[in-house]
Amino acid sequence: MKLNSLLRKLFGGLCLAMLFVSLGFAQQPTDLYHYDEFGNKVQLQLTGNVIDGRPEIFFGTHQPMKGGVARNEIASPTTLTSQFVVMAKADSDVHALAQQWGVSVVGQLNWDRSYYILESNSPVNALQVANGAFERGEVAQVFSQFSQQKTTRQLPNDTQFSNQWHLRNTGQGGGMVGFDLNVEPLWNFNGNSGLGSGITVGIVDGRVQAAHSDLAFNIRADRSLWLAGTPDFHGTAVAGIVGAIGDNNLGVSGVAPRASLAGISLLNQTMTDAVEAQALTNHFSTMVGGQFDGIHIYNNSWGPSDNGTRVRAGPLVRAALANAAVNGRDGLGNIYVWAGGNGGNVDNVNYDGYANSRYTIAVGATTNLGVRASYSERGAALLVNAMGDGGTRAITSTSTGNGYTNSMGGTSSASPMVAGVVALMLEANPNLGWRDVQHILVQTAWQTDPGHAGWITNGAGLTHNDFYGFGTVDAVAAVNMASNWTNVQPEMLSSATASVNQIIADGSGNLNNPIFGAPVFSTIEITDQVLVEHVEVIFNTSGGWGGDLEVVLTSPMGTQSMLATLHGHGAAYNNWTFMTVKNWGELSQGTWTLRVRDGWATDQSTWLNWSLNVYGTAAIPEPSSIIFLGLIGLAGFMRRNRRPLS
Ligand SMILES: [Ca+2]
Ligand SMILES: [Ca+2]
Ligand SMILES: [Ca+2]
Repeated sequence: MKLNSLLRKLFGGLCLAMLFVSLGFAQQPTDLYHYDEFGNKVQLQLTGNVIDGRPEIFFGTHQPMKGGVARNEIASPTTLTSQFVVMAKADSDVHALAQQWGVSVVGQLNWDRSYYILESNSPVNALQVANGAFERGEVAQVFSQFSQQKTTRQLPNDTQFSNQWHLRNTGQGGGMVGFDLNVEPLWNFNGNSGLGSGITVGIVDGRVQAAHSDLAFNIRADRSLWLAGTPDFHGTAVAGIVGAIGDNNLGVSGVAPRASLAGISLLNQTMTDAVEAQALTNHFSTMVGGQFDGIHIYNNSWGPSDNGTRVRAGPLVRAALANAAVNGRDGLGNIYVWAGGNGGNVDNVNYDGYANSRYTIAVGATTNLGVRASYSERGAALLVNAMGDGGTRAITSTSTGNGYTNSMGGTSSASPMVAGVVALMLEANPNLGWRDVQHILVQTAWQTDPGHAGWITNGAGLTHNDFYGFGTVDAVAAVNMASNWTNVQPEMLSSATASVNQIIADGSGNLNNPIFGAPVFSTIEITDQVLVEHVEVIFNTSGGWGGDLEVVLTSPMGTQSMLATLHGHGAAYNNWTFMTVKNWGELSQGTWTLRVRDGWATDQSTWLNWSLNVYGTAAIPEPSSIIFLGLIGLAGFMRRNRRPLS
């Protein structure tokens, strides 16, 4: 299974090459070849072209046909890279071998440590070293690395585009080739499609440098708020990630390089509940000539301090989000994308009342090596992840002073990437509701770091991980699904409350080494049959130290959501709302169990009561519901298996 998956990544689409060999084309001007996954020698030739600094090749030994037709059977140009992968033999020292071969070890595949990624100083040398190592029996297998262009379009001409690995990861800085947003195949600069035209993204942040040469054309001052004043690094970098002008021979490109940007300088204000609510509803329902002409998407790369304190959004912000879902964007609901938080293991998305709202899309950060950034917070409320710093390269974007930065990062950079992808989704299908956008992201995200122990498969066959959400956003997959999407049925809610009134036995450990007392269980029966989207738990305790408690919800289909672990915040739980997306696609009917236990000595809490809110759509009566669930399961299966590295 692992090997199959690797081979699919490495060799997807290249099987025709082997066909050529088996057909026995004869002479070869140069003796270039590689070994395929079966150990067969496969001839290849240089075409003489150079693409992105790499020699173009074709597989086989046949000459291009006269007249220039049918040069080879692979539709997209393929180039030879300086990298190759070896599968080490047991007990062999690949680092020592690499030294002998004169190449560098640049990484290991994170889900199987017997695969090493090596790099030479030239593509042809990489090929020859790989062949030699295999022929001398020094390694079990070799995989020369080819790069197959996804389409024949030109890449944008922005001068710093090659640094933007989150848009096109060619292995810059030793990063994981192909670990990117998969967005660039959507861009059609000549046809002005796939660029976010007609969609406005609010940058709720520090003040954007609206006059920046790589932003100015996309800025809508008439939809902005508090735009005048001294620009801010963070806001300007976030704006560029969403919608810097692409293909203008200058600097960088945004994910949605023709989207409009509205600068909303919230972080330059005195941030009261009322001011935050004003920012989040700026032009949320503006109609012009019967058409929505306000802000479709609000990116929020900000939130409470990431120190493990539970902080709720104020009542006006909560009301603003709920109202925007119903009355915003001509009734379709505005899209709120939110940084999941940078508190690492001391914090949790579920202690942040903004990021854990069901109206917001919480985004985690993954590095250019394809693994969680250490600062990125876990949480059952995390929906997806995108790219941040923390690996060998940070994020390149616009900066103040009409400049650029190579050091943007955090979940602050991951969130605007998703906002940009949503802009492309809405361009492709402006009729998507706010829940439709979440459905599509859930189904099209792909499983990041598949060897990570946190992955669970829920009752609908969807895979979720508290560190990665449903996975890394894939723009091509999301836009394709958006284009053919039928909006989900209106949202329904099934709720119930349980009284508990029990003392929770005190634990005997501490924050980092919990030793749990006896757990207290409480159950709620749900009789409505909801096809689940978001689930909320409203939790009440008194006395004690709230951070002593671990809180776990188990659904009728057996999926566990860790809502809280031990953390440094003492306050008792007072109507705290937890949210989990881990039950997405499950059926609600049956027993929901909440387990609470105390792992930290001295303080003892009383669990008063809890409520359960299950949101989703009315489940289709059987047998259709079985078919529908089957489809969701299939989507999950496809997601796990769909990701070729280019
Ligand atoms: Ca540009
Ligand atoms: Ca946080
Ligand atoms: Ca305790």
